[in-house]
Amino acid sequence: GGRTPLIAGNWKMNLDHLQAVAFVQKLHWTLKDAAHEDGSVEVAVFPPFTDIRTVQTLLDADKIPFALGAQDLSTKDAGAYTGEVSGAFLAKLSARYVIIGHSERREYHHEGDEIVAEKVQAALRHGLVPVICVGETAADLEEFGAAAVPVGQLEKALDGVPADADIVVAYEPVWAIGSGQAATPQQAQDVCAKLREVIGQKLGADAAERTRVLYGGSVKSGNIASFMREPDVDGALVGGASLLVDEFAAIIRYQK
Ligand code: G2H
Repeated sequence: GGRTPLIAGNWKMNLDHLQAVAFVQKLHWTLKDAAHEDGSVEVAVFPPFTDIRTVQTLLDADKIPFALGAQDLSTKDAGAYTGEVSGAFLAKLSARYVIIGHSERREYHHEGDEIVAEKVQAALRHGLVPVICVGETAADLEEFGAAAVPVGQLEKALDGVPADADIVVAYEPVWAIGSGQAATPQQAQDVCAKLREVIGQKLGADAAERTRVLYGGSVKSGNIASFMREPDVDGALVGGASLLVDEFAAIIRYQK
């Protein structure tokens, strides 16, 4: 109890910086008087790197109460790392969050638990809140059950993280991502509760109580309320449905 729900829109590689402006403005208008305006739900958008400067300017100019996040960052702070983006640059653009260890990065960019842990440290060095993604594949699910792989991933990601660190954890079963086949609320609750136990073991009881654990994987307006009713699900990381203004607005308004 007491955790502010977080509805996070992971745009993935969608919307250029001009489309991003139109999208954010439209979402803001659609949400007038919604719960996020009084702070009872936090909304965050995660555009591609090339949009972040533009979106930050728009949020600031129009006083739009969305938090800004990036989808990835470098393990390094600066230097000869062609193509990489430093957490320092993201922090300077008022990004608050950064997604780390999304299954698409783990799968297509070969990011293992060691890189994920380094990126968590990089985010914390720059005052960014890491949104640490964990989840099992369909094969893992069959072999080990639902919780073992995400629990192991989170344990490694939290190595060396201080007890007072501000972090977010996202449980995203890989078999539920972009598939239209979401986990059941009970499945999400079971794993989110176990992940909260890991936070408790690694960072202590205060961190376990305070840290938001999100569910991600085919969240839409029709299933968000059922996830949010679960005691250990504190929000959602939304991909496909975060690109549709009315759909994402309805997800943010899930309580009404
Ligand atoms: C999981 C999720 C957002 P989708 O990747 O991170 O995507 O909602 O499209 O399943």
